[in-house]
Amino acid sequence: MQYVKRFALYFLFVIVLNRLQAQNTGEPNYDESKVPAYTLPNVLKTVTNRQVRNKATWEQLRRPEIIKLFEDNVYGQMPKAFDRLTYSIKRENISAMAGKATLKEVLIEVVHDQKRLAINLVLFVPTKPKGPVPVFLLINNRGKENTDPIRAHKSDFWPAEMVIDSGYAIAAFHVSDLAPDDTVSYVNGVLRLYPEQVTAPNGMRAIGAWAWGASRVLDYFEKDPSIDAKKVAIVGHSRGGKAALWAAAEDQRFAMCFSNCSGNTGAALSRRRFGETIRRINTVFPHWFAKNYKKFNNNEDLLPVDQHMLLAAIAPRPLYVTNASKDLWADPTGTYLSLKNASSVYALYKLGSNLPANPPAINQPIINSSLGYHNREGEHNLTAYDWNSFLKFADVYLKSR
Ligand code: GTR
Repeated sequence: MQYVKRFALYFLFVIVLNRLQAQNTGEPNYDESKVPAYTLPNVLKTVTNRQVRNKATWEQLRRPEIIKLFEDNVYGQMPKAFDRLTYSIKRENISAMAGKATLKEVLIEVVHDQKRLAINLVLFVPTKPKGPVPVFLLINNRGKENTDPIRAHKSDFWPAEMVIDSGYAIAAFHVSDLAPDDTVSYVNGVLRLYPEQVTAPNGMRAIGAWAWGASRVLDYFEKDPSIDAKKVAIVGHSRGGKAALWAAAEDQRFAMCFSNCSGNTGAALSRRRFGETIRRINTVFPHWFAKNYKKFNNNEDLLPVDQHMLLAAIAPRPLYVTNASKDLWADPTGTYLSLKNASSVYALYKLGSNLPANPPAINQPIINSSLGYHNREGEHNLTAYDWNSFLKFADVYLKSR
C-alpha cells in the first residue's frame, strides 16, 4: 500500500513538473492529451453570481460587464471622444474594374486635442446599385499592395473583383495608419491623440487601435450615401482577426464579423494552452494588448474572461470564424469550442442553436447558423476559399434583410 501511495505521489509530481517545464520553456503544446483540465468562466453568470436568463439582463448587465473585463484585462480601453472627424475623396474613378465599380480613395481625418490622425481608405462600390450597398471592410495587416486601388496587383487576401461581382462593396484600411505593428513605433498613430492610454495599465495598444480605426471608418460610411452603414461586415485575418472581433464586440454598429485564423486572444480559448499561449503572445508582441494582460502569462485560469465571451459579446449579430487545417498554432479545436460556448448567448435570441457539438470536417463550412465556421484545408492565410464562404454567409444574413 505504502508503495502504491509513494508511486502515485511520484507520478503526480512528474506530471506537475512536466507541465511547469512546458510552461516555462514556452514550448507550444500540440498534443490534445496534454491540454490541461480547465473551467471556463460562465458567460451567463454576472460577477455578483446572478444567472442571466434573458436578453434584457444580458444586454443591460452582463454584456457591459464582459466588455469592461476585456477592456481592463486584455485589449485596453477604447477612447470614445474626439473633437472632429472629416473626410475628403482623394481620388474617384467611376469606371474602375472595367466599369463594374466606382473606386473612392478616401482620406478620413480625426482631430483630438489639436492632434490629427489620417486614415486612408480604399473603397470599391458596385456600379449602378439599386440603393445603398452592404460593405466588407478589411483590417489590412499585410502589405498595402494587397489592396491596390488601381488593381495592377490582385490578391486573394482582398479579392475585390469577386466581392464586387457578388453585389457588395469592399473596403480596406491599413493597420499602420492607426498603430504601426512594431514594439516601439506603435505609439505613432492614434495613441498620439490619447497619450494617457500609453501609460495606463488598461490602456489601448495596437490591437485596440486597429479596432478603433475600424469604428472611425464606420463613422465615415454613415456619411457616404452609396453605403448601407447598417450592413457593414468587419473582416480580419490573424492579428487583424483579433482586432475585427474586438471592433465588433465594442461597436455594435458592425452588422457582421468575419474573423479568419485569429487564434490566441482572437477566437481561440486561452485556457486550452494549445499552440500559441498568452505568455508567448505577450512576449513576442508586447505592443498588442493592455499592460494588465501580462498578469496572465502562465496564469490563464486567473483571467476573469476567456475568448468565448468575446464572441458572445457580438450576439446577436452573425459571426463567422475560421481556421486552417495546418494552422495548429491558432488552435482550430479551441476556436470551435469557443464558438460553441458562445452559443448559449445567441440562444437567448433563439439563434445559433444548430451548431454541432464537434468541429465539422475540413472544408465543410457551417453557413446556415448565426455562428458560422469553417476549417479550410491548408496553411495560415486568408484565401479565395475563405472569401467565398464569407460571401455565402453574407448572402444569408446581410442581403436578405
Ligand atoms: C503570429 C502570431 C499570431 C498571429 C499571426 C499573424 O506570429 O503569433 O497570434 O497574429 O502572427 O498575424 O499572422
